[in-house]
Amino acid sequence: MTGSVEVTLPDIGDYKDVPVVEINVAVGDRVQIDMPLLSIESDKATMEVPSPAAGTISKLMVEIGSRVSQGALLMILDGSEEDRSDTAPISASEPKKPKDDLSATIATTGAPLEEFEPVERPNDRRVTGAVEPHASPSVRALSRELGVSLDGVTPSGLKGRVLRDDVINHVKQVMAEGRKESPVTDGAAPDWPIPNFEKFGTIERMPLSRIQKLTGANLLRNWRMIPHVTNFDKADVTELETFRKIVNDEAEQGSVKLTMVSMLIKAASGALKKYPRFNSSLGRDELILKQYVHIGFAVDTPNGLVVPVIRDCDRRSLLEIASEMRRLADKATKGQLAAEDMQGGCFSVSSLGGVGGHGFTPIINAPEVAILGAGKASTEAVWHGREFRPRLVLPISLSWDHRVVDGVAATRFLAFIASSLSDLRRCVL
Ligand code: CAO
Repeated sequence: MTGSVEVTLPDIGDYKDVPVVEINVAVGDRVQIDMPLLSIESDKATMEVPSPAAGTISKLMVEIGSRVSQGALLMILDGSEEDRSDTAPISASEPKKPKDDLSATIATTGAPLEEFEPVERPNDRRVTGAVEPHASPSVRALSRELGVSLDGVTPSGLKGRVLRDDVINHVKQVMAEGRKESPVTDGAAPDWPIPNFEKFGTIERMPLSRIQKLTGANLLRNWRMIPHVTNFDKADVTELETFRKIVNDEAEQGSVKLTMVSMLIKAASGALKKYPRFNSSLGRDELILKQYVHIGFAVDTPNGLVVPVIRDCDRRSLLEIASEMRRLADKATKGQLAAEDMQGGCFSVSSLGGVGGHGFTPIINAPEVAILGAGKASTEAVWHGREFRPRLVLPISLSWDHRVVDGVAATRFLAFIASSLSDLRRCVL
């Protein structure tokens, strides 16, 4: 049976003529039993008035600033007696349907209300010296549930009071800003102010290539989302370099050249076989371990950085890897790589050794879990027990995802690569 429910102010002790400081509902709103309808505030405390029944607000008798005492008629709602609260005079109908996810969250925070709660005045200072924002218990409960600090919310209520809608609007604004900054969509675009540089001198504008935009977005996402750690090591590549030169000198004119990068790839494929967690990807609730070894290598092209992938590196000879590398690097330089040439990588190698530098921290190429970097090899005096000997030493680095592997594993993995480069026979073991 349906009927009108008069919502009156319950017993509030000795207080009289207390102002209404917050109204959470408007005519036409559906409410549930115990949902806070409005807040009143004495000189010592704030109290929320819960709905005595479920139903629809049909009339509001008060507005913000109205002064009320026990028994005052606050509003009328149309409800049904079946849904009436034990403590309330009459009742209402079905529960309020949330309009969207945010409303749903808010609906679930709906208020078991409310003891008197001490009101923090703007001049009440806590130990920290900070001024606590002024808000009712249910607004505090809502902000706690949403993880929102009331300090950051712009209040719109009387006397600087933070209202329920202020918290909701704050969350909506933060979410909208988050979407704007999404690394996946706008990664290449800086979100800091871009001044008019012409004011300071002559400039030239150079449009970003498609590859630069895509790479920028991916790098930003990977950098932000993966807990990167980078380890450094050195590999004695004296013998390896001698071997490389001999092979290249013996090679027929026009045949494929053995390169340092191809040897890094071969050494990495051995390490991936020995330490399979490095040959995995992180799924939602699982680690996906791969039975194949496809390795990407960074190529610097006029249009930007690309990472073609060499398949089955564990099953290819060094010369086959070098040949495939040359083919893909040429394609990359001419801008002819197909999408599938860059897919399926398990691990990446990035070498700046042909350019210079002692070492760097490469960014992991998600969904891979690690990447090997190489600097320029140089001759160092290395102690051999009785004397220093000149050795060609290659600086290498490994960036790894700390969610998947740890420092001990990474140190072993990189040390294995270093020892493989010192003695390539290890790769065929
Ligand atoms: N230490 C010392 N010398 C090195 C070396 C190293 N680690 N790596 C290469 N070299 C030497 C080579 O021996 C070669 O000399 P030779 O002609 O006498 O054999 C010369 O430098 C040129 O090497 P290279 O690096 O240009 O060629 P490569 O076949 O070794 O590598 C490729 C090919 C595609 C990896 C390279 O051209 C490239 O694009 N590198 C840049 C990758 C990059 O940008 N990485 C950074 C990503 S993060 O921004």
